[in-house]
Amino acid sequence: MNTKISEEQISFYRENGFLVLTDFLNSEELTHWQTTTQEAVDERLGISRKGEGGKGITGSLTNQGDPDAYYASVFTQCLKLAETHEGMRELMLDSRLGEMAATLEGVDGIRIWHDQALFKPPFGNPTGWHLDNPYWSFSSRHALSIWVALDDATLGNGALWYSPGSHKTARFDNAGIGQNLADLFKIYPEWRDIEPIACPCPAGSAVFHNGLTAHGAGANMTNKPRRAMTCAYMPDGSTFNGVRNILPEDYFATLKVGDLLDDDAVNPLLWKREKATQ
Ligand SMILES: O=C(O)CCC(=O)C(=O)O
Ligand SMILES: [Fe+2]
Repeated sequence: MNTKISEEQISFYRENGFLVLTDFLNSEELTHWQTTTQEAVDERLGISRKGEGGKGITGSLTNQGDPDAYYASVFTQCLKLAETHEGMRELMLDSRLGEMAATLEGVDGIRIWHDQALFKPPFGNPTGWHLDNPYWSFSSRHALSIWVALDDATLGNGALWYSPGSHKTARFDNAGIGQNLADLFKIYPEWRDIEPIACPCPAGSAVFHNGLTAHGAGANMTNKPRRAMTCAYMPDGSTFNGVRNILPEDYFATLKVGDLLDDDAVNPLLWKREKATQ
């Protein structure tokens, strides 16, 4: 895993709100990420179809309840696979990922918000333009995600697109993600003037984006899936904003707006900067 990030890449990320690292996984690591993710997704879909709970994770942590729904064909979305799959837990709890995330955002600690596999199926619908952080249970200008391409992401199968710099002017109100590709631009008409940048990248690449950068992905016009494994990160010290999102019901019931989200079982601390001792 190539976790090195140059000063130039940090500046690009902070200016634009995203960064593509094309030589992130070597071919052996890529094979391991592909097999682990495919296995974890297949297992989750199996649980979901049988309607079983399984370690407190309900079958609802996929979006495949109604396979004919438009959104089910945007991608197969499986959340928190690290909670049901040991191999995925090992991949996600790698502190080097936390350090990369902290370096890009210039924060002292990183917790996992949630991991999520996003498999755009053959002939899958496009991913509408949206922001991530407004969905989550904390509001931070330093939240971010890693998106690891498990297949080559091309202009023809649903590569990511970003509105560069949009993270600087984004607000926290949730525009949602509808069927219309451009609904987000009704809330942010000024972003229509920003020229979107496409990020096709080979399998094994990592793409980082800030939780407030506007992004979407094209349709999959091919007959093969476009698979990605992602993880969303929360700066340590983030507080509850009242939104439940994927918080477990019993934990949610104990929270008041403003409480620290520091439960290591729900949001594991992935990396923390060593304090200089003197
Ligand atoms: O994979 C996609 O199509 C969308 C990815 C995305 O929205 C995300 O990683 O936040
Ligand atoms: Fe997103």
